Amino acid sequence: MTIRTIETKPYSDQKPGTSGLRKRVTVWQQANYVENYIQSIFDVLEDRQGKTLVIGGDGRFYNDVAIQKAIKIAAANGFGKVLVGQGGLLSTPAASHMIRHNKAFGGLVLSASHNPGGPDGDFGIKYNISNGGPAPEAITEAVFERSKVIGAYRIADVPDVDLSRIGTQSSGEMAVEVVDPVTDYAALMETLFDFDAISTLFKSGFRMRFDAMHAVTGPYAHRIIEGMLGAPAGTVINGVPSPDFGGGHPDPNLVYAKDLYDLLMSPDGPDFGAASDGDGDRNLIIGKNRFVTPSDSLAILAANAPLAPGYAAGIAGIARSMPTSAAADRVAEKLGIEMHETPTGWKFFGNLLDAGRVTICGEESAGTGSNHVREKDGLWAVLLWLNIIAARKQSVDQIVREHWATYGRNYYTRHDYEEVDSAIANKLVDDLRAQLPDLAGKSFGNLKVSYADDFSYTDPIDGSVSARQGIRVGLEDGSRIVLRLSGTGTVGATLRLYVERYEPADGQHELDTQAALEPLIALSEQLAGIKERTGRQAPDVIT
Ligand code: VG1
Ligand code: CO
Repeated sequence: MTIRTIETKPYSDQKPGTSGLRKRVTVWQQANYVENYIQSIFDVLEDRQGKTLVIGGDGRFYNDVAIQKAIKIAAANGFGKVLVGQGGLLSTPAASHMIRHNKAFGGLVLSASHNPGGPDGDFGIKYNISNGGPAPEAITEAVFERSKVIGAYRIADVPDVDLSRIGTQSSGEMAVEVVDPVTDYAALMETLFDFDAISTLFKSGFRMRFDAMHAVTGPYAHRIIEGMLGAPAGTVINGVPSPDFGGGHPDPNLVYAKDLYDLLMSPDGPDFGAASDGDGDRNLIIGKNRFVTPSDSLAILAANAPLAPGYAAGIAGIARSMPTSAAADRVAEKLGIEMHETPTGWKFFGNLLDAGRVTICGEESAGTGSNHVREKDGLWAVLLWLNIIAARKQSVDQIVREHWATYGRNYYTRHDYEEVDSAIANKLVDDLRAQLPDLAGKSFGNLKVSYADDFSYTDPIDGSVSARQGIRVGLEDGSRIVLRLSGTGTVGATLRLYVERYEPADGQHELDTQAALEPLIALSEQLAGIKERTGRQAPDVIT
């Protein structure tokens, strides 16, 4: 095999964000951009010789080009074997499982998750370590440093691999095994959930709609929900992955999955609706006439997890990202188990999961998961909901109301202002940060600030510190305002405002969310001036 060493010039912008490096496709199409980044990753990984690497992606535009490059660069960098999903497809949680199941060295996940795809859309690459989870910050920072000085990459001068053909081929001296992307993942799900009970639920006439949003979960949902669990054909919609997600935005929220929401609110709609994102790690849960906020979903899944066989022995602890509502905290308190608050992004859960300190993790951005893999897992959340519904023999609406009646309700909303001018957004955050030392103890009408800080996290396992993870303003009644800048956008800055208010178990649980949070939203405008400074009338997305 000929291995070529190609000279290259570094790019200055290959800094991984919340979840890998995400850029416009046109940025990735620049000369050597993909090659530089993958070589930079490999350069910071020691002991990779002869090891196994997992590669797969969400099937978006440029997946096919980048994956062939990745295989040839892996072959030239001493990997012994690459495991790749057929057609280049692997959902993020399935990639995580494949790394763990095969005791692989690590994996490359080719995805920009919920960002739109296509020639004018986004593409991304993320590296996951041997525990199956996203590389921790120490690695992503080293990759960025390397990318700024890289002078050459190595690539095998070999033909493309036929990704349509299951079985083992070779790329130079490296073996390439093309595997079915669903089989091992589906087998894992079968060990966690009561498939018989869920099948019985479907046989009894329970109706569901799963929207795969033309993204990677289509094949998984077809096989598991319609195949193994016997849901009627047509339960899964938009189930064929398409390079531009059918022209849509594969983000399962109330804006981009509005049709699903409307269906579930209609008189003759199904009992249960769910959707997942581009790479299959997010989930949207909507019951008949009841939308479940992701933060509530985390709390409800944690409280009811022991109803599923995989969690029958109970859960060790719960972790949530800082902006996620404190609904799960109340469950942990009642169960007497550990509760952890981490920065945004799944990489911060890895150590806690590995150490057995927590079993279930979640984020307000529609991500929930457990110790079965080291990524959030959209279908896992959907299957756990189905298991809980089958076991409790109640509707989603009943389950949610009973949860609030037991633990109280955390009213919660997130307002996103997208593609804001970066200078304006940074100044806004800096100015708010500057006010923090004086805020504690101040009153605004009947709202009194109890603390105001910029969240800093010390990992309890390895002691690493992540500072400046988002501004928090806590009120004396337990309400909270959080503001941070997104780390997944590709154009300008995205400001995320998160607002939360607690209403006790015997309080009012049926208020309109935006109305219930109005005084806090007004206070956040008074403190940060988002509308005033950006000139926006309203958020682009409210979840
Ligand atoms: C967003 C979410 C965060 C999530 C991340 C990756 O990050 O807020 O909770 O972990 O996306 O999700 P940010 O920095 O834009 O707020 V995925 O499904 O897009 O990989
Ligand atoms: Co995702």
